[in-house]
Amino acid sequence: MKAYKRVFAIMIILLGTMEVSQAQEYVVEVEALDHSYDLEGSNVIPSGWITFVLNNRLSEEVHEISLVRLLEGISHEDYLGPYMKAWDILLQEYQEGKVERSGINERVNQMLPEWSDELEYVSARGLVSPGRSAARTMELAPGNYSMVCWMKTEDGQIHIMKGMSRALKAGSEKVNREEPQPDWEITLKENEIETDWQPSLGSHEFRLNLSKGEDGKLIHSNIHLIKIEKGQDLDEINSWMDWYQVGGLRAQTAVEFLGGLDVYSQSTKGYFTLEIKEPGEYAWIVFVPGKTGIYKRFAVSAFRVDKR
Ligand SMILES: [Cu+2]
Repeated sequence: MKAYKRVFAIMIILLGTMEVSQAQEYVVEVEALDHSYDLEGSNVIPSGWITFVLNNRLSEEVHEISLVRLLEGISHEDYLGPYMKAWDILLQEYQEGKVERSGINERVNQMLPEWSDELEYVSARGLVSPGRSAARTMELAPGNYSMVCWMKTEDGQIHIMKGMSRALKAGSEKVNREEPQPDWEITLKENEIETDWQPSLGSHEFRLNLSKGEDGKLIHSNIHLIKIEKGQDLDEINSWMDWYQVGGLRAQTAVEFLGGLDVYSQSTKGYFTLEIKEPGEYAWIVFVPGKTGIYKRFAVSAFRVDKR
């Protein structure tokens, strides 16, 4: 009888352990509108590994989620005011030829508050075209965040100015989830996109591996998946992705963006998920300022290949 009781006790302990180790995924569903974010659920979320899904099913423009971690005592409004003003002026001055590309940071820093150096950009871009949705998973430290869209309207207004921003708070309660371990990896080399992923229809989760140069800075920090026409000039798309140019990241584009990311911090990893719904021609594109980006074209056939 005693032995029986002991086994029962051990079973209860085991059950308890299983419950604790069961990871839970925390997903923030964001609906993109022209031009605002509609958030399902609360503005207050846990900290730790959080997945953001950007649904762009209802709008007519490409949108993104950029996340910046604010400093203690700086509100969403404190951040938005000076940032919108400074970058708007900078954009104008650059496009009028008053500021060189190499002088952008210096000029914008003259206009930004002193605390701007300490802001932490958690993640950016991950462009999603109308009718599509894509996800990113990132580790959030507790604190206050601003979610902003830096895309531009047809007439060149930054979406943030039209109201596309949202305050978020990551609480001290941490979600019980480990760093993601996707099936597929993409490694960005200086002139190459390396992956062993076999393209197919369906939803795919990736880890992006980035490398640093001798100066300690990331060599490249972004990647996007685009649906293209056969023979499409990808240099044109690379030019369109240049935010500083007059037509850069404005509403109309010749291709469809299915998701991706840009790592603005010094992190060498990024996680994203996207969905390929139709067979056709596709390309990975790594935006590089200047004429040519880094591309990897591929086709997806109508037949679903079972990968594993
Ligand atoms: Cu937007």
